[in-house]
Amino acid sequence: MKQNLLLGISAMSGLAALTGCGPQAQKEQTVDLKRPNVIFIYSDDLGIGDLSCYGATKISTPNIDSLANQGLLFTNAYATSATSTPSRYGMLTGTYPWRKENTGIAPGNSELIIDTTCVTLADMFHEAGYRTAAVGKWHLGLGPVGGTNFNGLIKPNTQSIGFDYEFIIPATVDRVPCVFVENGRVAGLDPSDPITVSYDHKVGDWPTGKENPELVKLKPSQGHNNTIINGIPRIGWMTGGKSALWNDEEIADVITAKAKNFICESADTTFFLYMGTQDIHVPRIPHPRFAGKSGLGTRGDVILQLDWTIGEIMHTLDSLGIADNTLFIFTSDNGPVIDDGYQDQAREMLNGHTPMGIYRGGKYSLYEAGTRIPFIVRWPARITNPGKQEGLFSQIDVFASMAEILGVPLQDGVAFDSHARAKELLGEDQADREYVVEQNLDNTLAIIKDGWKYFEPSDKRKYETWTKTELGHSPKPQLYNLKEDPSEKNDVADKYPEKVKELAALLKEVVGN
Ligand code: NG6
Ligand code: CA
Repeated sequence: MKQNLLLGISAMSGLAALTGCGPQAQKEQTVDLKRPNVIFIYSDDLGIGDLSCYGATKISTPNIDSLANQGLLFTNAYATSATSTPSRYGMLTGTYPWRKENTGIAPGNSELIIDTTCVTLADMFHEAGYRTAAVGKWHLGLGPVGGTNFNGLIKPNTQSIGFDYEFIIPATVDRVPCVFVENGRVAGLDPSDPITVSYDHKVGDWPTGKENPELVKLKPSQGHNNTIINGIPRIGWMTGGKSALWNDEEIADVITAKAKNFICESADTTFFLYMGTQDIHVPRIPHPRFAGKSGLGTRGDVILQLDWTIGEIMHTLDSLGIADNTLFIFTSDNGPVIDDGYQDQAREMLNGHTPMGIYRGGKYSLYEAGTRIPFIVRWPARITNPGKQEGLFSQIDVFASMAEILGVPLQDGVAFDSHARAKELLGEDQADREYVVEQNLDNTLAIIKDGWKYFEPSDKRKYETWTKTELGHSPKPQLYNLKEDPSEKNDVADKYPEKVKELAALLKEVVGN
């Protein structure tokens, strides 16, 4: 029998907050446990040690904490990869990015790297009758092979892979073009001032960080010395599109407003919002209302800004009376980094704050801090027993678990690597995933099973010098006992050769599949 629990729950009383949708009336809230609204928010480069709900004491994130207090705080959850593009690819396709070429950090003029024939998480929702949107950081390319033309209708775009609405930052905030794309068109573009973008040579005559370092307001520490936009030297060169350039201080406000609009406009139907915040990626440029407020420099200030964004989304749901039946996932695409290429004093201003928590490595790394990320799930109608989820969990399973919740069968090959683990996602079972695979910047893999972690051997560089990150490479296989040694201090490969063999074989099997 089709389980369809329609519980009439009267809308919460209370006035629409200023942060809500304005004068719109709250609707009578219906809870259908097979059709929650779904919000998935990827923060960027946020560490498991960056939030007070995960134990940070030098910074306070009250909105994210309250999301966690009303839901589940995952302590053993992983992104597939230690950088943005592959993690997002893995989550949205349910397929490991290392199975496909060209899924590394994408330039701002990359083609769309998800094949339009691939059934994505957004397609799944779309076909189930959801209204779907992608808002904020995208970083999976746009347009055809050969690169994006930003001057006409950009196709394929996110609307070619299941999203009804898009308002996106094409790549990252440190990469050109510094413009938003709305439904396939650069927002606010004046056709008489077309955009040119290149990642291999200078285009146009706008100053660059390399040639005019005296013009920058934020100096690079590594790279980031091409076209200067708003006083910030970026990766890549661009010219044109002046009327469309974003203001860095306002990005959080702009994308939060777009996300809220989408929610308000969709409140009468069922929706899936996929949102990527630019926070807390470099350049870390807080709005003046957050600047200087954390006492930890701009890296801390943009954590406050991120927390504000999450609060705005939560208030919007409350104001519409739809929070109860909205499954809200908040997480990060990869682990934290301190100096990621700009002289923003992040290290000097840490003041005892520990973004990596107790974990080794960081963004880019195969050690735990590379991919072990904050992961919070709230769905008041179904998760009635808030607390911690300590089971091993991977973002790769979001896809099949969502399909399981909706009761949508997935055809063979769709979300190939994604396991249906709705019970674990919703905290009804604390079971570990059978294994979790991690990927670092250089495509080296590790696998975790039963508390043991095996690193495949690699002759690649040990250290990423710009960011001071240990990448986790060693010509010999490494083995750590994460249960006893979560900080990966003692490589015990020599002591447990059988374990090494067993996990090497398992990794080989997963990769070979
Ligand atoms: C690196 C950039 C870094 C960041 C990263 C992508 C340099 C020196 N470093 O190449 O600043 O942009 O790419 O980050 O250019 S991610 O979170 O989007 O994967
Ligand atoms: Ca990232």
